[in-house]
Amino acid sequence: METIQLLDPAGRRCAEGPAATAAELAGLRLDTTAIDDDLMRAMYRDMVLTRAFDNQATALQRQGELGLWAQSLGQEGAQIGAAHALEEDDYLFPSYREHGMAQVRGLDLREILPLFRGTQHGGWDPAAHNFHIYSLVIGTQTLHAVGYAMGLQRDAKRAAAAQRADGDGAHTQATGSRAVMVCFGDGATSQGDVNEALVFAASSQAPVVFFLQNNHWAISVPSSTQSPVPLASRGAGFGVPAVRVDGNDPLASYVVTRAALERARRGDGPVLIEAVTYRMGAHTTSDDPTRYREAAEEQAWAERDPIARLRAYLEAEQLADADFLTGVDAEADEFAAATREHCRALAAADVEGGIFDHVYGLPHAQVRADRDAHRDFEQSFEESR
Ligand SMILES: Cc1ncc(C[n+]2csc(CCOP(=O)(O)OP(=O)(O)O)c2C)c(N)n1
Repeated sequence: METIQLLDPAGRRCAEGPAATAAELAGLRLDTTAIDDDLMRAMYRDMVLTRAFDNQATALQRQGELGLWAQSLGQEGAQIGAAHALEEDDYLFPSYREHGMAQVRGLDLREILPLFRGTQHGGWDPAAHNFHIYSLVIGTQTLHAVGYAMGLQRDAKRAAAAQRADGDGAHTQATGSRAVMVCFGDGATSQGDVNEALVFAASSQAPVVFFLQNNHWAISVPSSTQSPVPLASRGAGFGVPAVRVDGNDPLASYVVTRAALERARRGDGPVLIEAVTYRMGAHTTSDDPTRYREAAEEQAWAERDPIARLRAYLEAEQLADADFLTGVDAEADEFAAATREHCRALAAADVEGGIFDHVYGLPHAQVRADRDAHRDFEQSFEESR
């Protein structure tokens, strides 16, 4: 299966022929003219800021300020390219490492920290940026996304009926021009929820784009174990057109996602995008990837770094001068420092702080038992002092 690429790993623009052909096979019309210089600079800035934030959050976890952290390191190209293709009205369901997408949606990334500090279940208002809260239960968000997209279809139908009844054009067809995107990983494709979501999306032709980041590893399980065929080729079995894109190429990720979202908004149904990328860091801060993968593999992917790739292109084409590049680096340093300050000022994780009270609407025996076990655990430190 062809992998769509517009920038090669050295940051040189590729011939568009193969990309266009691969996209056409999935019924997508790529529009590379939509990529302008400002957009590329914006993508570069978003990638650098996200990485600075992500590295800082990793350090904060190591220093005991966060309970856990899931890095987006290496996946910024896939995420930031794709998220720039969303319209404001579109709705995005992330998994748990879509920090790059959060940045593009306009979330203050620091709002992500309480979830990983263990003080809040969500952390932000999903409606504020049409960016849903993170889902740590693998694959579950794909069903939420398809349900939301099916809801949009029904809203559009009702609005059209009302418009016909009124005859005065007072009802717009805005609900009919929105799309949904959902993120998940290669490991999640083995989950029942994801397969059910693809079935429902196909049978209802829901306006949803499945954005699969194949980062090669589901904790310690390689994606080659999850599937002997390219994951995108599974789309055909569901009747969902699918494409494979180089996820470390933000420009390719952008144009492919844009075409898929437009197709969904036109009412032509779902698309599956497999963005081929690499998780350059550990699965989370609880993981040690040296136990299951080779340094040579990590090195090979470091050479395909999405930030270095876009930077090389911007410099070669004289689209970014030294002032711009050092300005972005300085902004990233400042943001990392502000992230650090913000995190350290957050309330400490506290068993009495409400985290166990807001799991369900009503008290629940299992949650109470978990709370008591955690309280005992915390007190064991007091006793040993
Ligand atoms: C339903 C469910 N099963 C198992 C887990 C444990 N788990 C957490 S992350 C993970 C691997 C996910 O891999 P992938 O979908 O490739 O996403 P990635 O973390 O690589 O982005 C697993 C099995 C979980 N969180 N939820």
